[in-house]
Amino acid sequence: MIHTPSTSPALQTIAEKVANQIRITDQDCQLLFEEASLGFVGTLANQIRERKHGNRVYFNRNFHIEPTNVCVFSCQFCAYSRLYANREEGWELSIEQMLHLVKKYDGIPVTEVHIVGGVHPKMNLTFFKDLLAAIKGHRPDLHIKAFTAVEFDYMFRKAGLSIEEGLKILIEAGLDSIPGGGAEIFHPDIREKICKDKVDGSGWLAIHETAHQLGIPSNATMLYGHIESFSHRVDHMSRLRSLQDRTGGFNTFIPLKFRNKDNDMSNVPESSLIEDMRMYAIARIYLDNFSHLKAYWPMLGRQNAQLALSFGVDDIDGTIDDSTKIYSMAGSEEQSPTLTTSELVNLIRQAGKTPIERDTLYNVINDFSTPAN
Ligand code: V47
Ligand code: SF4
Repeated sequence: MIHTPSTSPALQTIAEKVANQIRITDQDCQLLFEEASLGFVGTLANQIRERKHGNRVYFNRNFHIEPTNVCVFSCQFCAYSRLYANREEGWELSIEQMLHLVKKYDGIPVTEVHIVGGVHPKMNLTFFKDLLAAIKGHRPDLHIKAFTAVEFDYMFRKAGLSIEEGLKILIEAGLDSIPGGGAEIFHPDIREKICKDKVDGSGWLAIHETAHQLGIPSNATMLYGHIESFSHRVDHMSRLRSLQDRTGGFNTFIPLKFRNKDNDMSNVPESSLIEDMRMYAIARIYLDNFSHLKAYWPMLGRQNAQLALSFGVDDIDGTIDDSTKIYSMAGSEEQSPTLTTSELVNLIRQAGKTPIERDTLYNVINDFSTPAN
């Protein structure tokens, strides 16, 4: 038990729940955000992390494809998209160009391609079905993690299909899992202000729930540290925890730190490092039914991601090639977000942890527990 003179009885009760593996309530979570020190939540989160994963930290070898940065939506925090009206400033890749990017990795032991981009009105369901089929045709063993719920919502609506019908077509073509983007903050009071024209919170959750029912796992994100309050974070994580109770289909939760450069929310200050670490730790404590908590280092910065490994995080995203533009454009420290596998392994080792290369589904590909690896 953690006992310091400044710890209130209510916080002590939360510490006891964690020690006894009892789920904390939404009210407990709110209290942690409002009152708990970084040291307090960090100790609890570490306890949970060690129970679940010991000293292991996972990463995967993946690469990204961004089909377009042209987008019909206008999220206030987005530094990446070009409005459809200004599309001459943007890029749009053909299937051949994207297949060429995949072929650049021939002979390189990547296990996953992550495909996500803006919502371009001309890139429809048929286009993406053909893209997935072309990639699978070339490299059947490559796991395709593709499209946010925002992209699905738009493409299925345009095709006049239900979520289930649309997903089945893409699964048949080669879709293996779904990344966590587009979640932002589910609560309508905040969503209305930062991304009012794209799929709402219930729509995002419905797409992930249907995917899980069809056997497709997914991730979940939360864009935090802007105009939301602690209660909106609790509401967001509460909806995710309930869905996970029903389906068990989420692999990982990924808190995404809001970055304020070159977007319509540049006047909003960024969260402090202490608040970032508290965010990770509280997520680890609250989301008891999520196996993994990921720090996305291109967004957070590699040193801060390394620090997050001591606050509940057990996963640090893949080795990423330099076509990942969305984060550097919003002001992340990582202007050229690339890390080689050995750099990533060293980064994990420096934090005193054991690097484990995984595939998308957390099967172990390579155990780096001995320096020889
Ligand atoms: O939904 C956009 C975020 C997300 C900003 O599932 C911003 O493995 C901070 O979800 N400041 C897309 N964040 C990326 C994403 C993701 C990334 C890595 C791994 C996985 C996974 C998913 O990027 C968007 C939005 O929340 N984003 N602009 C910004 N200014
Ligand atoms: Fe479009 Fe996504 Fe940017 Fe929103 S966050 S404007 S949906 S690319």
